[in-house]
Amino acid sequence: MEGSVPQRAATLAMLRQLERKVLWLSSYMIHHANHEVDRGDGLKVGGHQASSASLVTLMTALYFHVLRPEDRVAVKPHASPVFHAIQYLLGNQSLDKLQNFRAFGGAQSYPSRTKDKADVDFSTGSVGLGIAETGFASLVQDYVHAKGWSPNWPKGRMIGIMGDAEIDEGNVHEALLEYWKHGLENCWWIIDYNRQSLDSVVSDRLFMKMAALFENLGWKVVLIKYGKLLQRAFAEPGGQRLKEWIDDCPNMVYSALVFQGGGAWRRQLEDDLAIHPDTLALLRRHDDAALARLMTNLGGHDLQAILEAFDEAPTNQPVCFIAYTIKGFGLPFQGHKDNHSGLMTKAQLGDLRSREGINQGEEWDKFAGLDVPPTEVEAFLERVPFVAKGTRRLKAEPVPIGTFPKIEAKGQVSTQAGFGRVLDEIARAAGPLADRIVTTSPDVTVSTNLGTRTCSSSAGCCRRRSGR
Ligand SMILES: Cc1ncc(C[n+]2csc(CCOP(=O)(O)OP(=O)(O)O)c2C)c(N)n1
Repeated sequence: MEGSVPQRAATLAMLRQLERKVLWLSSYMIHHANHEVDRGDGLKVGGHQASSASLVTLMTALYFHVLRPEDRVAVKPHASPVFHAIQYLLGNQSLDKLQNFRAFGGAQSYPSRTKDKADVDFSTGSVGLGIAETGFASLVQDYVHAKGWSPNWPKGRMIGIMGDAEIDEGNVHEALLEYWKHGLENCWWIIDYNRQSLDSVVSDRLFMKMAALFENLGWKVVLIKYGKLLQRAFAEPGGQRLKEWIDDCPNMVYSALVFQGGGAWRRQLEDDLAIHPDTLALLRRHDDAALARLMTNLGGHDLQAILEAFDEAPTNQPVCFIAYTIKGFGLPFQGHKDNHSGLMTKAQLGDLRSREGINQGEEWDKFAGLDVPPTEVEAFLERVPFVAKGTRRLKAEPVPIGTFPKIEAKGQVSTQAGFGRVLDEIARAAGPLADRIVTTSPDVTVSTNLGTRTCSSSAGCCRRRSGR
C-alpha cells in the first residue's frame, strides 16, 4: 500500500467500514427480493448470499483501492450482488435497480453487459466463460497498443475474480494453453478459494495440482492463505504446530468447524493438539468468540493481507492469486456444506441488522451503522481511483471505408471461397478498413480462407511464445 503509515492505517480503517457495508447491502438486496417484495406469483426468486459473502473483502479491496480506470474485471457470477452494492456506493447504480434485483429491468442475477445499466466489463453468467475472456482481452489490448491505436488510454489489468469451481470448465484450460502460446502478461486471476462449489466440497489435492499447472504455463502463483491474526499467532510459542494443524486439516472438517463455531473449534483442537502444551496455551488465551475469529482469519478475508499480496505482484507475467476464503463468511451459514442457495431467515437477517447497527427503514442507507461520519465516507468514495475517469464504456471512432473494392466474380463459387475473396480484395486495397480487420481461427485458416488477415498466423503483432 502506498502512503505513510498513518495514511495506510486510515485507508485500511475506511476499507473495513466499506467491507461491512458491502456485506450488508449484498445480503439485504437478496433478502429484499425474496422476502420483502410481493411479485404476486409466490415463485422463488433466489440469490446467493453465501457465494457473495465469500468475495466481499476481496472485492472491497479491489474496487475501492486497487483498481484503476483502465482495469477491466470479470466478476464471479454469483457475486453479482457484491458488484451491484459496490457500484451503488460509487454512484454508478440506482437504488431502484437494487430494489428490483432479479426482477425484469432490475440489477441482474449475474453481471450482464447488455441487461445491466451499471459498468459491467464482462458478462459472466456461464461459469468459466467470463474468466477465459479476460486473457483474450489482454492479448487484444496488447495488439491495439502495438498498433499505436490507443495513445491516450494506458494498458489496464484484465482481472478475473473467479469461483474455484470455474476451473472445472474445459474452456478455461484451453484458454490457459492459448494464453501461453501468445505470451499473456497483463492478467490477474483471483480465485475465491472457498473450497465449496454448488454440490460439493472441492478436493484439496486437486487444487495444488492446479497451482503447478499455472506455474508451468508461465503464471506467478500467489497464495493469500493466512490473515494477520493467524500470522501473528504462528509467531507465538506453539504457533507453528497450529499452522501445521491448519495446513493438514481436510476441507470438509475445516468447513464444518467454521459452521459450528468457537466451542467446536476448541474441542477439536484440544483433542488433536493435546500433547502440545504451548499450542494449547495459545488457544486458551482466546475465548470462544476470539478463537472462532482467529481460526477463520483466512487471507481472503483480511484486507491487509490482500493489499500486501496485490502490491507485491509482479507486472511482467500473469498472476494467479489463490485467496483462501469461507463461503458465507460473516453470515449464520458460513461453512455449511449446503449453503450455496441458502437464504437467511427473517430472524437471522434481523440479527445481522442489529450487529451492523442498522435501524428499520435505513436498510438502503449508504452510511447507516458505520463508525465514521458520512462526510468522511463520501470524501473517500469521491477519491476512489477506479471511478476517477467516470463511467467506462469507451467508444471507438468509426473506421472510414472509402470506396469498397470491387469483387470480380467468374462463375459459381462457394460462400466460403467468396468470403475469402472479399477479404483478399479488402487487404489488397489496403487502407484503414484493411488495417482494422483481424480474423482469428481455431486452426482452420486454410480451409476457411481466413488466411489473409488471421491474427494468430500472419499479422505478427501478437507476441509469440519463444520458450520462457
Ligand atoms: C457453464 C455452467 N455450468 C454450470 C453452472 C451452474 N453453476 C452455477 S454456480 C456453480 C458452482 C459455483 O461454484 P464456484 O464457482 O466455486 O462459486 P461459489 O461456490 O463461490 O459460488 C455452478 C456449477 C453454470 N452457471 N454455468
